[in-house]
This record gives sequence, C-alpha cells and structure tokens, in this order.
Amino acid sequence: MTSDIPLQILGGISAREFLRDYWQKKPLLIRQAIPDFQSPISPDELAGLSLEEEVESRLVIEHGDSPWELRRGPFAEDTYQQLPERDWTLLVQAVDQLVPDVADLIEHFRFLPNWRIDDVMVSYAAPGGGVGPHFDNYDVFLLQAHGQRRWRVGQMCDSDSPMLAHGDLRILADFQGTDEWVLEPGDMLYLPPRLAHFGTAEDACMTYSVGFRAPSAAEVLTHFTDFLAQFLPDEDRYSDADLQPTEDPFQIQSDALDRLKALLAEHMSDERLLLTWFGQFMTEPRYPERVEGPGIDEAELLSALEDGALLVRNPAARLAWSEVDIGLLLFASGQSRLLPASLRELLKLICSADALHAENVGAWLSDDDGRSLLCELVKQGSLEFADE
Ligand SMILES: [Mn+2]
Repeated sequence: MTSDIPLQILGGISAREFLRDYWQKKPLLIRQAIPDFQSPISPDELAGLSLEEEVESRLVIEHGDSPWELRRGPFAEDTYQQLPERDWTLLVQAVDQLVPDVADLIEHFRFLPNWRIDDVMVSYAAPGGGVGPHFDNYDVFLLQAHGQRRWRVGQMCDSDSPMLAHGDLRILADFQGTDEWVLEPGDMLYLPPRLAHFGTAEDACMTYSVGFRAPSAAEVLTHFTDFLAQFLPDEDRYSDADLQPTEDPFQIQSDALDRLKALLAEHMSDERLLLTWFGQFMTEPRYPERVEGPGIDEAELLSALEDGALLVRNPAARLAWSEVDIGLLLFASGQSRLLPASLRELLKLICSADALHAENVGAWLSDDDGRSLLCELVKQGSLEFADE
C-alpha cells in the first residue's frame, strides 16, 4: 500500500503513521522535509504581490501605531520604505493561486483529501517579526523557505482562552510554551488545530503555510439546512394527525418533541442531498471573481483542442468528485453535475492531469456527455486554456 511507504515530506514516516499519531493530535517537526528547498519567490516578489488590488495581504507591525498593528493590503509602493528595521511581518494569502511553482508544493500532500486544503499563505518577516502567540482552528504545515524562524508551541486552546485586547488580531494573553525549535530552509512543522504557537524571525525569513480547512459545526448546520430548505414545499410541516386530548393545553409534551425529531431525521438523512451540498460547499472558490470563463460552444472547444490547445485547471477553482448509486457527481467551484459512470476516467483526468489536450481527452470528445462536461467547465472558468 502506498500509504505505508516512508515519506521524506513526513520525515521518513508513512502517511498512515502520520495520520494515526499526529494529524489533528500533536505537532511534528520534520527536519529537511524538502531537502535544499529554495523559495520559488523572493521577498521582493512577495512584497510586489501585496501591492496588487486582487491579492489578499496583511502587515503585522509589533510596535506600530498601536501594539500589534494590523494593516490590510493592497499596499502602496512606498509602504516598505517606511517600515521599521525589525519586528514586522507581511502575510500574503493563496500564493498557490498566483505562482504555479508554489502550487506545486501541494503535490507533497496528496495523502490528504484535496478538498481539505485551503491555500498556501506565504509570510515574510523582518528580524524579530511575528504575529504573536495565537492558535488557529485549522491544521497547518509550516515550511521554512528562507532564513530562520524560531517556533514555540504551547497549550491547547479554545474559544474560552483569554486573549489580549487587540481588536484585529487574536493574541493569547497567556502562552505556556512546551517546546521550541529553530527552523532552517527545508524544515517543516506540522501543527494540529487549537495548539498555541508563536513564531519569531531569527533573521529576515520566509515561511510557507499550507493551511487546511474544516467547516464548523455551525456552518454545516446553517448552510446545509438552507440548502435543504430550497427543496421543501411549504405544505411540508409539523403534523400531528395522531394528537391525543391534552391535559394542560399550555404544556409542550414530549410527543411534540418526538414529532420534531422525526421531521428533522427524515430530512437530514437524505444522503444524496447531504453529499450534493457538501461537495458544492467545499468546492466554493475562495475568490469567486477569479473563476469566470469565456462564452464558448462545443464546436469552438473541439476545434481549439484539435489545433493543439491545452486546457489546465484554473488555480483558483476547486474540484472534487464522488460516487452515487445512479452515477458520479462532479463538484466544480460550488456547482455539482450528475454524470454517467462511464465518465469516471475523464473525471479523474480533469481533477489531476497536468493538462488536458486532444491526446488524453480525445476519446471523450466524441462522447456527448464528455464533450458537454468539458465545455461547461471551460464556460464556468474551472478549466482554462493554457497561455502557450
Ligand atoms: Mn498560526
């Protein structure tokens, strides 16, 4: 089994061991997870991204206009000349959507479901820079890309953990350090959700955070029930055709609760709807404005592919698929599509091939469902033509 092969990215343990002993449980320091790692982008290039309108970026300045000042990008060209020598951090979200070489890092994490991955955030810190002791509700792999960063980890936290009174940043009032390590380029630290951590730059340094996502119980309940409600007619109501005479008309009896529980159970247990909602929800793009396709018809798509065009996944799109009793469901950037089981190989190709072209999808272009699927994904913006 591939899941039992020792992986360099996990420090020589297998995916199975990592998931059993560390994932969502405890931190793991991996020295030289990527030996001789060199950052595909430079600090200047990262600063350049933070000037762009459509890029989500933040600056945290420890001794700024206020303690732990948070500024949100896009930043002006002269921002970086006016910063102090030390103790500040620049954070840029979803760099994997902007720089293909950064997206390639995700290939190391194929032992985890792709739909659990959020983005690769890249941070640059001046000496002494950090964002304060805090915790996140998500798993993260922190890959040191340049310079050295000291990471301290501490206690498990939750929403009752005391915080400093800084409106924008969630900084722990109380940090109980248990371990600390200095990470060099290529070293990586895995942190489970809710573990207090505190990183400080030993010298000017860059860190890549491969962040994961998990919907909160509150999100699952509110979003799923909203989705479900669209399919429920108004006449589908609490009903009590079995009602018995009441002794006290003001009392809510347990039989009313039983009827409510039955109503909830009846609707909440529809697996197809639950799967459809979940697939759509988990593939909703973080930046929907980056997933917009051209108006194109099947004939145009066909002739472009025959002329040698390459189709690639839009790095801002999210894709997932699943199996149901009557076929396959493809989820693409918040939408779902029921497809015949015969398209299984095409779905896998769409989700994982480096590029789609006349050779690898040729056979499906003469299939009505296959051709229409590819065309829809281009129109929706989940697939796009490669520049060359
Ligand atoms: Mn963090």
